Amino acid sequence: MLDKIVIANRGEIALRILRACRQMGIKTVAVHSEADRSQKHVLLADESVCIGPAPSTESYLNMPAIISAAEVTDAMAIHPGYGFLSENADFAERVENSGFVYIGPRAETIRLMGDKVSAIAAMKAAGIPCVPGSDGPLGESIEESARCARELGYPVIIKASGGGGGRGMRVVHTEATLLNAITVTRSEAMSAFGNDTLYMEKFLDHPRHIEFQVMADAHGNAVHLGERDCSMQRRHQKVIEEAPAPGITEDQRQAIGERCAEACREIGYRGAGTFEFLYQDDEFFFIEMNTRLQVEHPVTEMVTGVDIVAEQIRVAAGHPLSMRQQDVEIRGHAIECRINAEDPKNFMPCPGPINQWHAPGGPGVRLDTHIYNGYVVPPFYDSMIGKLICWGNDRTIAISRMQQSLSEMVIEGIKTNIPLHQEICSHSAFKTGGTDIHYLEKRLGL
Ligand code: MV4
Repeated sequence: MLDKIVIANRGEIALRILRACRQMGIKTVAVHSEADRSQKHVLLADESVCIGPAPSTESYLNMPAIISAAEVTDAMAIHPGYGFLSENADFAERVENSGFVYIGPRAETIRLMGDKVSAIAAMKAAGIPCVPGSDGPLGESIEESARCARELGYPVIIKASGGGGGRGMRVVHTEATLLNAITVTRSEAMSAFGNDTLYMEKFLDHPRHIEFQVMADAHGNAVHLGERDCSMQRRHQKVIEEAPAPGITEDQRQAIGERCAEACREIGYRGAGTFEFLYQDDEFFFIEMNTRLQVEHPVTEMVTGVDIVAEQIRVAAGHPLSMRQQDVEIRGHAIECRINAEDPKNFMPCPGPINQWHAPGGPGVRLDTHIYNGYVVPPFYDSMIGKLICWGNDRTIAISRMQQSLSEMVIEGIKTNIPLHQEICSHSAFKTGGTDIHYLEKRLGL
């Protein structure tokens, strides 16, 4: 087993990784910025190394500093968490070339999935249903692109191959605006990603965002852990996630889930992964694959009982998966609210000191957070300060426990989005379940 792991992240996910390591008897090294000396995981870690000033470009994105920290502490592996360097193929490569284990997929897999055109081609070849589209990059010829759009039928969407997560895309409603859309998206893609490759898809106008969690080992085994519904979002930032997705049948789950697991076997995937789909009118369409641990992984853990982080570490160490598909069962329902330090009205970040903190609790309540009384939320990073996850035997109980937990939770000194969560949870469309990706923005009147 890996005897010492560098946690190359901060906040709640660094603490989550530390907890998995402790459970497994693995020593931990926290690497942190100058602004994060008093982070909970830094105080709990066996060792800590300051890797640079507050801005993430000089600390959490500083590859040589992180690899040096692994060298000086004689660690064996590096866990990237999510965000920061977690989907950077060059980082994975440098970690492995420096003689350390990268806790994640092989660098070439990260690279393949980072390029959306090649990711879609690989998944289509593996039998995953994809959005009807250009099946490859758009060429220079506008006539050819116009023919493709006409065959798909307007509206279509132009996406940058180097984009993803909502960056570098444009919806086109008529042939008259196609050329301009391609030209503008191409130049934006070039400056944002250094890659002007574009592709086209049929635009789906009222989809849900449903994603499948997979786990694979280095011995050709792969399982799926069911799906999550992440449709409750604003400006591509997820706000609430849940598992399982309301209305998805066990047959659909097994059919799509098994295709995802089989695709993992075919491409030699290793570690945790997520297949993102748009779901509309009872059909699944693959859009992207994430090659990292995700923020919302706890809802899957709550309904399957699988410790996804521990499993990531086990397979990175070369061990086989600890479960087979027939061992995986979806039990009950779990919902996660992302707690952000932000103004609930205008969504502006709201850093500062927390001078009162009371955590909710009770059956089926899980809180993944690094905050404590007196903790100061720094202004340099993402505003998410924790995740409240509630489980119940059914969705109604999970929502009811979420409402009680939200009302029990006290955070004073900074503004949080707890009032927003309370409003969403009390609304009838949320209680029914299955709202699409536009629901929240429409409800907020944006
Ligand atoms: C789409 C789409 C509609 N049709 N593709 C946005 C994030 C990126 N991962 C893909 N995205 C979308 N792709 C087709 N063919 C609508 C979106 C989209 C979206 C998707 C998931 C979650 C939130 C979203 C918000 C706006 C648009």
